[in-house]
Order: sequence, then C-alpha cells, then structure tokens
Amino acid sequence: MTTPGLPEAAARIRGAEHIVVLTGAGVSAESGVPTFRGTTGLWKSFRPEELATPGAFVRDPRLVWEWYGWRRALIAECDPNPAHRALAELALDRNGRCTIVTQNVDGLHHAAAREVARLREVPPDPAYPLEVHGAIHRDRCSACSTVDETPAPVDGTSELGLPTCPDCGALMRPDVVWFGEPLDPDTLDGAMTAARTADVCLVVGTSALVHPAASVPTVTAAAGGAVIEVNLEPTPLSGHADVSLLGPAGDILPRLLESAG
Ligand code: BV8
Ligand code: ZN
Repeated sequence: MTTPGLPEAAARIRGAEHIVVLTGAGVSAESGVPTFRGTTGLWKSFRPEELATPGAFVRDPRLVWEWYGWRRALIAECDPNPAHRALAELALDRNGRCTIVTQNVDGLHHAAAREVARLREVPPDPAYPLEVHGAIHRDRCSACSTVDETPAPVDGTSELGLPTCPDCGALMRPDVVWFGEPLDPDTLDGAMTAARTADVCLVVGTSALVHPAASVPTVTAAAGGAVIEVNLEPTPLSGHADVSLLGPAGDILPRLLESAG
C-alpha cells in the first residue's frame, strides 16, 4: 500500500543532518494507551484539563490519584508498538543526531529504546526521549523535592491510602506536568535547542494543541527546517507541514524509516 508523500518524506529524512521527533498520544494508541482527545476518551468522561491540574489535586487528591492509578495499571499492560521501535532504530542509527521529544508520560519510548538497543548490543541512551510532560510511573512530593522512582501501587479508593512523602509527610503526586504548570526548564531547553538545530522535524500522533510542546515543529520551520507530520487525520499543524502522511503511526513509521535507509 503506498502512502502519498512517503517517498518525499523519506528523501528529506535521508538527507537530514539533524532530526527532531515530536510525539504525542497517537504514537502509543496502537499499544492500547487511550489518547487524550480521541473517541475512546480517557476515563469516566472526565476531560484531562479537569483532572490533570494542580487545582483538581488540591480539591480532590483521591479522585486525581484514582485516575492516575487507573492509567498506570493500564499502561503497565501496554508494550511498545512498531512506531516506537522504528523511532528507536532511527535514533540509535543517528547516534546523537536524532532527538526524540515526547509529550507522552507512558514510558513506551524508553521501553522501545531498551528493546532495540539490547538486540544491537549497544547503549540505549541515544534513543531515550526528552519527556517534556514527565513520567506517570514516577512519584514526586507535592511539597519538597523527594522523588520515588519505584512507587508502590496507589489505592485511590480512600484518602487514607494516598502516598505521603517519607521526608516531609506531604502528599506524593504523579511526576507529570499538569495544565498551568511550567515544564522542567532543562528538558524544555533541550527540546527547543534540538528543534532549532534540526533540518527535519518529524511530528507523530499529536493534535498539536498543547503548548509549549506543540511549538517544536514551528521552531524547526522558523529555523529553515522541514516539517513532516504523521497522523490519522489533519491537525492544526498540517497546513504548515512540508509533508503530511495520513495513516496509523505503527504502519507508516516502519515503512518511512525503512525507505529513508
Ligand atoms: C504551561 C501530562 C505555563 C499530564 C499533559 C488556558 C488556561 C490554562 C492554560 C492554558 C490556556 N491556554 C493555553 C494554556 C497553556 C496549556 C495548553 O497548552 N493548553 C491547551 C489545552 C490549550 N499548557 C500548559 O498548561 C503547559 N504549561 O503553559 O505553563 C507556565 C509557565 C510558567 C509558570 C507557570 C505556568 C503544561 C501542559 C502539559 C499538560 N500535561 N500531560 C498527564 O498526562 O496526565 S498534556 C497531555 O496532552 C498529554 O501530555 C498529551 O501528550 C498532550 C497533548 O495531547 P496529544 O499527545 O496531542 O494527544 P491527543 O489525544 O490530543 O491527540 C492524539 C493525536 O494522535 C490525534 O491527532 C490523533 O489523530 C492522533 N492519532 C491517534 N491514533 C493514531 C494517531 N496518529 C497516528 N497513529 C495513530 N494510531
Ligand atoms: Zn516531601
């Protein structure tokens, strides 16, 4: 099956000195992780903007933890799909000349990087993404700087079961960036530096609505780079893309990166 635009996109990737990749929930859809704005929706008809906020956590920490506990359990059953693996292959092939920036908090790019690197018997680091919105499987304290990399499952059914900080006693929270919260400055700086340096920005599975992450492709374009979009449907970015490839990332990315060589 041919995808219009794929040969042109492959040629641009083949000729690129530096590539920045921006992924969103669409790259994990075929792994079974619900997207934010898709028809599957996320949970009990709550909108992410309602629950993924500091205000929601102050008002009802139990409900927010119930939501994150449900998402963590669901994501724990999900595996990387061919799109994650194709991007890990690209990043390992280019060994530092391809930066993956992800809005996702599901950790599936890390899992794909480890899988592909193990097969190649190389370190996975060049394929590890910049997680601009944090990581759902990690906890951090809502008051001090304590982080828990391997938190126990959270019982979100009662306020008493919520995790508290071993150092200061305040409530722990998922180590993700909520709406209205600033992104980690170093991670964001890394993403924007990669965007400015890239000849090509490959945008995969994002509705391009959430800022500042959604501005990565416009930063590449403003610096003279090309934008290639992979999505099931047109997005607000499509009009600014040099090439728009329509279809599932798990099908398109392996073919695109195979053709790019
Ligand atoms: C900030 C972590 C400033 C949490 C997330 C008004 C009021 C308040 C704020 C704002 C406002 N207007 C603008 C803002 C800023 C706000 C924002 O952009 N809001 C949007 C909604 C308008 N941004 C922020 O608040 C950011 N912070 O600005 O701080 C500041 C500075 C200094 C000091 C104080 C404050 C923080 C934003 C981070 C929010 N956290 N996630 C969690 O996960 O629980 S965002 C959340 O949305 C996810 O990270 C997700 O990745 C992200 C973007 O969504 P997408 O990834 O694009 O997913 P979506 O479902 O939308 O789309 C999926 C796409 O995939 C679709 O296009 C679909 O067609 C496609 N697809 C589906 N299947 C496939 C596919 N494509 C290919 N193949 C498939 N198989
Ligand atoms: Zn603390």
